Amino acid sequence: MLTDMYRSRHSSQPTIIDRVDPVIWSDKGRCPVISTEDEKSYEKNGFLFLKNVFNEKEVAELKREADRVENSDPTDEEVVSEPDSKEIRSVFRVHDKSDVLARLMSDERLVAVAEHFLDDDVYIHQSRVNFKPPFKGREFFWHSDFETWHTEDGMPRMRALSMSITLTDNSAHNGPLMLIPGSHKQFVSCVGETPDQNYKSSLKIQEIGTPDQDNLSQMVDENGIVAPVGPAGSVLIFDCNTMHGSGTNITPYPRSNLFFVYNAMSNRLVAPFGGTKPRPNFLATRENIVPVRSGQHKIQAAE
Ligand code: 6CS
Ligand code: FE
Repeated sequence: MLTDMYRSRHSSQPTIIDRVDPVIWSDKGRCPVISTEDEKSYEKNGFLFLKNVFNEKEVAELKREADRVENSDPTDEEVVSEPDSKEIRSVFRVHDKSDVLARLMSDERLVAVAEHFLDDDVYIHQSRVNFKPPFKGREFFWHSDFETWHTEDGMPRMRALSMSITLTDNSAHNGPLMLIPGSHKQFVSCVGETPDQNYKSSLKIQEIGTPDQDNLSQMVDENGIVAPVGPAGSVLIFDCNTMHGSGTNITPYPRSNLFFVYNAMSNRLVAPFGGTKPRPNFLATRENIVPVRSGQHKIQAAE
């Protein structure tokens, strides 16, 4: 049994636990694809925003694919609607639904950075598109992804990161992702018990595994909030424990972002630390794990 370094949802009082894991696992010198300055900024802030990584033609193709997966069967469990409408909020396991997206997950511009930061071969723990539809796209309340992945999925250590590829422009208006710089260095142990099949409601509105207002206020008082904005085709890389969230989109424009969560091969899932039944594979890969670089990934759904 692995020691639980980041216990959450077990006490009636929230607590702060210092991070014991490095942010950048590699000690092999500089990353081949990003500058030393960017790497230092990622270590300090817990995220890095790279504008215009993908060109217009690439973005158009990715957008086409995202629109295609958005039209998947809405009764499918992997297709999540908004809490108060039939609009599509998220589609999961998108790298299994599209050859184009499967190719993107192993794009050198993304994978080389993930491998360097995590100092290991990497596989996809979760992939999704969050559509944040016009007028009706609801918020994602503040959370650390790792809190959920550790407690509900059994991810042992903070050795995973997200890459969010912007498919539409992210502006100050359309509910861009907001992050608390430096929040990745502390783990907020949350209050509350995990209900059975929590994911069925948490993917629409997350209530369990969200930090208390006192700790959130303190983190924001100390470090502020940053909302990176930029054109479609930009990439936001953020650590698995960086506190983040986003507001409602009441503009006439969508805010669609594609996410790949890369986890180190050595950090594969064990039994969930919160003691609940593991979530399904479409949310947290446990079966058929292959490093993205191996080229062995097979798309599972018909085109
Ligand atoms: O459940 C997940 O894996 C992701 N979704 C939400 C709403 N919160 C935690 C994590 O980001
Ligand atoms: Fe998240």
